[in-house]
Amino acid sequence: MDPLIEAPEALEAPTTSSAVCEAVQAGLNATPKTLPAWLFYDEHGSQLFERITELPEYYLTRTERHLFVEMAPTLAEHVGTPLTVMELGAGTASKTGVLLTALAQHQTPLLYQPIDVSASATEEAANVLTRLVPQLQVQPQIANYITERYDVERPANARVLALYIGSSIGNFSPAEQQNILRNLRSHLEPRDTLLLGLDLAPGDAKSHDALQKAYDDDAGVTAAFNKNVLTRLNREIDADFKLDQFAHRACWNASESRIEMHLESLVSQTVNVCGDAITLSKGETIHTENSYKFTDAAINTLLQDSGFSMNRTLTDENGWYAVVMADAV
Ligand code: AVJ
Repeated sequence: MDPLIEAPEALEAPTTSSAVCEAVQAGLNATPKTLPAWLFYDEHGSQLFERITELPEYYLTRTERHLFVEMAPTLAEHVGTPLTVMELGAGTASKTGVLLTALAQHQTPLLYQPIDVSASATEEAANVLTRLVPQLQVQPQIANYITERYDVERPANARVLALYIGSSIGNFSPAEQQNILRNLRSHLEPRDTLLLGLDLAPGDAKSHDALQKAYDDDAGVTAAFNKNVLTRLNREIDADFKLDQFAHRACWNASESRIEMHLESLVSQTVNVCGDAITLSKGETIHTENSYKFTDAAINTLLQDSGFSMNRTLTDENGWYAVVMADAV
C-alpha cells in the first residue's frame, strides 16, 4: 500500500520564485480567482496568525486549550501505558504541553514525535517542552505530512496517541481530510488513539455572527493576515498589488460548511504579476482560504471513512469547538 497521498496544491510551498510565479499566475488566471493558502505563512504572516489566536473574537485556540486542561487526566487513563505521542503539524506545539504534562505523570520517559515542515518551529517546541516536561524525549521529524512520507516509531508494546489539533484539518477539502486521516491510520494499530481538534458548524449553539467575527475581527488582524499575502507577492515576485484597493472579506458558505476568506477588488484594476497583466473588475474577489466547520454527523462520517471510531467528544460549554477522541479500528 502506498501511504503517499496526492498533494493538494494548497499546501505545496515552492522554493523558487519562478515556481511561485507559476502557482500564483495559475490561480489568478482561473475563474473564480484563487491564491494558494501556503502564501499566508511567511515570517510576518506567522506572527499575524499568532496574534489572531489571542484575539477575543478568535475563540478556537483558547477554547481548545481549555478543553485540553479539562480532559488531560481522563485522556491519560483512556490511553493507558506504555504510550508514545505523535503530532501532525505540531508547529511550536504551544498547546500540546498541557497534554504531555498529564501523560508524563503516568509514563517516564515519554517519547513525543512531532512532525512539521518547519525545522525552527519544531526546535522551539522541543526546547520549550523539555523544559516544561523533563521526562519527555522529543524526536522531531521535519516533513510535510501532506506530501511526504513520515514514520511513527513504536517503542515495545506502546500504544500511539496521535494528535491532529488546532482545527488544522479545517483548511482541507473533505476529500483531502479523508486522505490525511487514512494516511495517518495506516501508521496506527487497532486501539491506538486519535485526538482531533475541530471547529463546529454554526447552528443553535453558535451564531453565524460569532463565527464570522472570528474571521473578521474588530482590530483588523485577520484583515492584515489576509492582505499580507499581497505584500508577500509584491516583495517576492515583484507584483504590484495596491493594498488599499483590496478589502478583506470573510463569508460563510453554508452548502460547503466553510468560512471562506477573500480579497475583494474595490475598483476595476490591472495588476502585474511576473510579467502577466491580471485584470480584476470592481467587486471581483480572490479566494484565499477555506476553513471547514463540522457537524457531529460530519465528524462521525469522516472518522468512519478513515478507519476510526469515535470514542468520545468534548465540547466547551458554548458548544462551539470539539476535541474528539477516536480509536483506530
Ligand atoms: C490555522 C487553519 C486553524 O482556519 O481558523 C485563522 C487559520 N485563518 N484566521 C483557521 C485562520 C484565518 C486557522 N487554522
